Amino acid sequence: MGRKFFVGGNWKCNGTIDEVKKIVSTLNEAEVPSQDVVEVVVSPPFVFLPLAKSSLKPDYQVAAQNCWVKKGGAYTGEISAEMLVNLGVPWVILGHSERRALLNESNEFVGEKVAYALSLGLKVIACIGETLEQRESGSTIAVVSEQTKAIADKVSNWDNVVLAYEPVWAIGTGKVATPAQAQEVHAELRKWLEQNVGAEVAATTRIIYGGSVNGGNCKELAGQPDIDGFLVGGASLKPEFIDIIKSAT
Ligand code: G2H
Repeated sequence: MGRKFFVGGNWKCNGTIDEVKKIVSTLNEAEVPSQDVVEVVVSPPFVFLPLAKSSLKPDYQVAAQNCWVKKGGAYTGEISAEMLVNLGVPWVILGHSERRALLNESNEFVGEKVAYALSLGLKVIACIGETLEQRESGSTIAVVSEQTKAIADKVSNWDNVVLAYEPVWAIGTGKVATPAQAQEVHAELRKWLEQNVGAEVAATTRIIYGGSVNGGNCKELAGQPDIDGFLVGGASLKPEFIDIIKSAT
């Protein structure tokens, strides 16, 4: 019943063909723990997904960074879940705080996206997290519970969901949550799942941490009982991503 460690690399809106090839060769040359121990999923921008997918060794899977909320059609600029399935992309990141904040994605919209992507067989890294103001006003747990509820309201099967707790104040700021701060929220999220979805889902759903994870802080975070892995941004573009993958062991 153990939860397999999960490491996601969110490349965000970065990279050129040459840079993608460089990251891919760094990953391919690395000796990483087996897929029985850690699941590694990297998420390049859409345009580089075919290149990354075709050149990465099988130890690594790929994820898209977003997809449309329903069946594709007249939605200029969007990428549908159907297209990801057609390309053989197994994972998608949804509800990242950058999209929630910059593109006004609401809790309900993210919940709908998660449900639609799952209905097509995609696996979802669903992101939640509070802002600094929300943390300082003591509403962290209420905020992340609300965000999780909006997903739970639309989703009945959690087998293909990884929940990524990413405090907004820790994203790309170099200000990582302390292991105790992250553990506290992860434990509360697991409790929320237990009370509102079910004991089995709470016990088996991976809750990963994101926000300024790097080669130096990953080990201690990984040692927390309710931290089941990471969603890594900036450091996933660098060789230290390998150290983060190795923190699984
Ligand atoms: C949070 C994280 C990756 P970073 O967005 O999702 O980014 O590690 O750069 O804080």
